[in-house]
This record gives sequence, C-alpha cells and structure tokens, in this order.
Amino acid sequence: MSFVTQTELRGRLARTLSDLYGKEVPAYTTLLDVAQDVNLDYTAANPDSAGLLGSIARVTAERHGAIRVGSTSELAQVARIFGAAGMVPVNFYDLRDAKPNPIPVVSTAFRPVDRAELAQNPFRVFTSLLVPEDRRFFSAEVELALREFISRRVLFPERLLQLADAAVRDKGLVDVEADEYLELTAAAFALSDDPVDRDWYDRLEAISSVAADIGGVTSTHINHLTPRVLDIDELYRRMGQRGITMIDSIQGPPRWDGPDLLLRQTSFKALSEPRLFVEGDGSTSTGEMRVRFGEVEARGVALTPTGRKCYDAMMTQTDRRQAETGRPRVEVAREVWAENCPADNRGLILAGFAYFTFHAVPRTRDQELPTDLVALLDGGWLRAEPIVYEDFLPRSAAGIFASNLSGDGAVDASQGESTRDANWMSDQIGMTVLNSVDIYAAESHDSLVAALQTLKLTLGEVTLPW
Ligand code: OOG
Ligand code: NI
Repeated sequence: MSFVTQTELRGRLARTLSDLYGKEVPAYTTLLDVAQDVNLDYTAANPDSAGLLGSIARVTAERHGAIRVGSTSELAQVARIFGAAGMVPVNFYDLRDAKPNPIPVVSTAFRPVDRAELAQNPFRVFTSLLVPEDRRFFSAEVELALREFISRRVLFPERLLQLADAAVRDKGLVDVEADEYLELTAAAFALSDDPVDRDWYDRLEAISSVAADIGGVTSTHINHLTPRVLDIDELYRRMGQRGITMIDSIQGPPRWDGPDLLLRQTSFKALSEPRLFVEGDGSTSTGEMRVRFGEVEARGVALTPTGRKCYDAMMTQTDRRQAETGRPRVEVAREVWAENCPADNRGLILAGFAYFTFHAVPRTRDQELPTDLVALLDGGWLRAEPIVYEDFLPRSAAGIFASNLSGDGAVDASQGESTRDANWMSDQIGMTVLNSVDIYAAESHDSLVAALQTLKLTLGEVTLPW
C-alpha cells in the first residue's frame, strides 16, 4: 500500500475534476486543446520568457474551478474537503455591490500557499456563498424558504468528510483511501440528475440566476474549469476560428507592451444541457439549463497595495474616457496604461507597484558592493523575478458571473446590506481566511533578506526604492 501526500492528492484532484468536466462539457475539451497549442507555440517562439511566470509544466497542468454553496455550514465542509489537498481559503471577495451586475454572493478561493506547493500544482477553486439574508435581493419570506431548502440537502457524504479530515491529520491518505476521496469528491461536484422543482427554481431565477443555481437545486456542481494560457489574445482568436463564441471581451488589464499584470480572463457562455423538471402539477418534463461554461486565463505579476490602487484607478479612468469618447475600450485602456503604468519590471520595482523575489547572482569580482537596491539590480548583483498573481479580481469575477446570467434579476438597492468580511467568514468556517498581500509581501521580504545575506549585506544597510 502506498501513501499519497496532500501535494499528490491536489494534482490528482485537479486531473480528476478536469477529466470529469471534459466528459460533461465537450467544449471544455476543445478549450484545453487550443490552450495547449497556444502554450506550445508561445514557448517555441519565446523560449527565454515563456517560463518567467511559472514553469511550463506548472502552467500546462494549471486549472482553477468554481463552485457555489448555500450556507456557511456547506462552506465549512468545502473547506475540509479542499483542506485535504492542501488548499486553504485566501482572500474575501464581495460581489454584492459589483457593477453593473450585483451578485448575491461573497466568495473566497481555496488554494495552496507555499511557493513549492504552487510550483507542484497551483489548483484553486473560487467558492461563492449565497447571502440569503441580504434584503437588497431577498425578502424575509424568500430568505426563510431558501434556508429551509438548503438545510434539508446534503451536498457531501459523511464518508468524504471523514476521509478529508484524515488527510489533513495524517498529511495524506493511503492509496485506496485517496482513490475513494477522489471518487466521492468528483461525484459531489458532478452535475446531478435529481429532478428540479420548476416553480421554486423559476421563483429564484426571477430574483437572480445565481440564486437559482445555488438554492434551486439539491446539489452543487463545478460551474467552470479554467486552464491557463501564455497568450490569451491568440487563444481568443483561435476559439473563434473553431466556431466557439467567446464573451465580447477579455476581462482585466489590456494587452500592451509592458509587463503582464494580475490576471486577464475570458469565457464562453454556458451551454444548454438537458435537465429533468417536476412541474407544479407533479408531472415531470425535460427542460434545459444553462449553468456550465468555459473560461481561460493568463496570469501576470502580483501587485502591492500601491500598484493595485493604480490598477483600480486605471480601470475607472478607462471607463470614464470610454464613456466620454465612445472609442473602443481596448484602445482607451492601452492609452491609459501607457500614461500611468511603469513599462518594465525595473519601473514596477522603482514605483513599489509589484512583488518580486530577489536572488543573489554569484560573482567572482571584488568590486565594492553598492548599498542601494536599484544599484544592486542594475549592477547585476541581484536578480528580480516577478511573483505570479495567484488570486482573483472581483470586477472580472462579476463580469464572468454576469456574462452567464440569463436575466438581470431584481435588486432593491434601497434595502440595507448585511456586513460580511474576511473575519466573519473565518469565524463561520473555523479557519482563517488569509490575505494574499501578506503572503506575497512575506515571500518578497524573505527572499530579499536571504539574497542580501549571500552578498554579506543586511536589509538595514540597503536603501530601498519603496
Ligand atoms: C465564479 C466566477 C468567478 C473567476 O475566474 O473570476 C471566477 C462563478 O461563476 O461561480 O471564477
Ligand atoms: Ni473563473
């Protein structure tokens, strides 16, 4: 009997769910094929830069998925299941005030945190929690009905939760138990064929398609799985050539000549799948549901709070200038980027905009060392490597949600909201929801201290640009 570590379990979980989704949603397989071709072509054309934001092996296997649940106890169970594979909750995203399409959920993402773990397999799952108590979306009566419906269902069998807890406790599972964990997890996230109560589903859908997708059915499901590509514009073109219509645009930063920032994403719309409904008179019929779609992403460097503020301001400025001039958004965005964003990694470091790890370059010369970080970089004593952004962007996420909603739903903005934040979520699931800025900052800081130590310098002696 062999032992499967949590790291191996995560790699196998990503593959198992990817295989399942490919069987269920054939267009996803096309997306994977095209993504693979784009990555191979990009690597061949750019052998020096292709691996800068993660090894090709990592990028090829890299996926994120998304699921949605209805209550904090369901979310706490999800945390145990992903915890088994070394994935912990990172960041709190509130999509309830997203414009122009508010979504009645708050979200986090389960992912590995350590550099070595990310390099092995960075599988992450964006997980959204319905907020039935938010009066801008749901009346007291609908809230109650939702709570009752959700509390009656069982998303995850007890055996799966036991295996998950054992994996966390023992840092892995013996192979037969690992197989069982993977089988039960895949079954829990597959699209169920349980019949759907038509009246209840329609009632929720009139308020929000996402509410219906979460609280109108007796199970949860992966609603998309996302591969990573090195050239998302090329992928967008090639999907079009294969006859798969993508949403109108690529979310996030524009394509430009400077460094890749954060995250760019695009998706194809949910496809219609047959589903059994129970009608008001008790009869059953086959209808259709459009709940599962495909998405692809390109990742760039993680931004510091200063860089992030600039990113948010550039997005707002792009909106404004586009509204004023009526020019194409991509063109406006590129112009705004050229005006405001440093055009290379050195510029990002000087402005304190982005996170890098620092590495001492072995040297034999005995010239005197400068004590200024920028001089150390310019003189070739230190090398800086961008830290990949491993998280999500709420505005892009809302865009991805919105592109897959059938109607606008009904929101009463005059009603009060309920306060929800990372602390609240941590309390609910009994696990700290981490803040990714802390993770990136610590990694950058530690690498700098270690690199300086190799050069026989200390952090206190060195002038930093930020
Ligand atoms: C999640 C949408 C967010 C992303 O990549 O930003 C997301 C959902 O539709 O449930 O996956
Ligand atoms: Ni996504």
